[in-house]
Amino acid sequence: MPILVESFPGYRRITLNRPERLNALTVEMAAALNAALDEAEADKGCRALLLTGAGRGFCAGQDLAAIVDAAPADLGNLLEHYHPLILRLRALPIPVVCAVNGVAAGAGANLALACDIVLAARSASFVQAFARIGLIPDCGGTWFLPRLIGAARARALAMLAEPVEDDALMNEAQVLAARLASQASTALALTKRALDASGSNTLDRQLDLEGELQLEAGGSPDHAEGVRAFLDKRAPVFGQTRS
Ligand code: T3D
Repeated sequence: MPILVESFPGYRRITLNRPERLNALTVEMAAALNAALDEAEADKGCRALLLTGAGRGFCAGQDLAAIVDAAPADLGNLLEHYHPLILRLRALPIPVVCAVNGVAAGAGANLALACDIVLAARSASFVQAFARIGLIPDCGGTWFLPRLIGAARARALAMLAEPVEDDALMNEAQVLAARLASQASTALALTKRALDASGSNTLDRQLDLEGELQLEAGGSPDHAEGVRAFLDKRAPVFGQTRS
């Protein structure tokens, strides 16, 4: 079962249940989640929801093994499953608590941010992992992040995919510039475009924009290289000139 749904007095607990893959999202899991949200809303006795993950991780985002050979890139997963899931979570008339029990990466991080209250264990981490595989933050990441942590920190998280140390300024800055230069340039350009548009967009419109830009990022050689490198457990080698 890709998710577990348990009933408690007054509320339901939904557990993402692929612990051996850090609960990476599959189409089946997203469909099951959407159905579980529908059922929770239809049950008038259900007055709150709790979302969490089985094992040591919360959710590692899209299952990369499922998309490694997907060519050309398409928006099927986002439009059919992830966008409805995010919008559904936001529109539910009951509070949703997210218990982040470990790493929340990519779409998994933004799934958590879509919930009303995020309770993070000390061992939890939030990784906007998209840039590492040549994609832009999706599932509302470019909409939630600036609103939750401010535009500047959102930009750093989205582009670096990890926190930044604040000592040794110039040295850090140079290491940073060199590192950004070695990343997937198409994804970074599209990420900037998405973040710039986010302030004046509704979530609905921003999800559409993320989809449009992700289609472009997903078709880039950098994305194919990022996914292949992750599965081969090696560092990606992205194109060195901008397209
Ligand atoms: O078309 C579309 O659908 C586009 C939509 C995109 C939405 C997205 O979410 S894109 C972002 C996808 N997610 C990632 O890029 C994150 C990939 N995972 C990681 O970077 C790391 O696993 C973590 C930082 C999350 C955790 O690292 P660590 O060292 O704690 O664990 P690990 O050893 O890397 O992972 C444990 C196992 O889970 C491992 O398998 P193994 O070696 O034990 O057999 C690993 O391969 C697997 N795993 C982790 N994340 C994914 C995954 N397998 C498939 N897909 C994953 N996303």
